[in-house]
Amino acid sequence: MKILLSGTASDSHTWNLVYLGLFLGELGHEVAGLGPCVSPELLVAACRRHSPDLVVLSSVNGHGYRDGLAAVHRLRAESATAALPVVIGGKLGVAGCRQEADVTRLLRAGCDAVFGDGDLDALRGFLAAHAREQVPT
Ligand code: B12
Repeated sequence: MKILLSGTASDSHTWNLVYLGLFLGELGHEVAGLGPCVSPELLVAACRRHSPDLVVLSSVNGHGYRDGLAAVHRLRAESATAALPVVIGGKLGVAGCRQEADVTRLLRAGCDAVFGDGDLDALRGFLAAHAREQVPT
C-alpha cells in the first residue's frame, strides 16, 4: 500500500515521523514522508502528487486534535481527496489521555480512525484490514 505520512501544521517534532516511517516500511508499505509542519494546503497538494492509498497523520505537540481537524476538513473539501482514507494518531491533546469528544469530532469530520499514543498494534490491525478491502475480487 502507498502511504503518505505527514506531521501536522503546528507540530515541529520529527522523531515520531522517523519512527512511524520505519514502522510502516517494515510492514511492507511504500512510504512517502512529508515531514513536520505540513499545512492542509500542502497536504492536499502532496496527495494530488503522490496519489496515496492512505494518509497517516502524526502529532505529538498537543495541538493534534485542532490541526488534525483542519487537515481532514480540507481533504474532505477537495474532490481529489474527498474519499481518500485518512487516520491520525499520537499525543493529540494536552490532557495526557484520549479525549472522546475530540475523537468524535475528528471521526465526524471524516477521519477513518483516531489512534492514541501507544496504539501501534491497532494501526497495524487497521492497515491489515484496509489492505484486505483493497484486494480486487
Ligand atoms: C524530543 C522532544 C522535543 C524536541 C523535538 C526534536 C525533534 N527533532 O523531534 C524539541 C526540543 C524540539 C521539542 C519541542 C517542543 N515540544 Co517536545 N518533546 C520531546 C520529547 C522529550 C520526546 C519526543 C520524541 O522524540 N519521542 C520519540 C518518538 C519516537 O516517539 P513519540 O514522539 O512519543 O511518538 C510515538 C507515539 O506518540 C506514537 N505516535 C505518534 N504519532 C502517531 C500516529 C499514529 C497513527 C499512531 C498509531 C501512533 C503515533 O508512536 C510514536 C512511536 O512510538 C517529548 C516527551 C516524551 N518523552 O515523549 C516532548 C513533548 C512531545 N513535547 C512537548 C511540547 C509541548 C513541545 C513544545 C510545544 C514545547 C514548547 N513550548 O516549545 C515544542 C514543540 C513546538 C512545536 N511547534 O511543535 C510535549 C507535548 C505535550 C502534549 N502532547 O501533551 C511533550 C509530550 C513533553 C511534555 N510531557 O510536555 N520537543
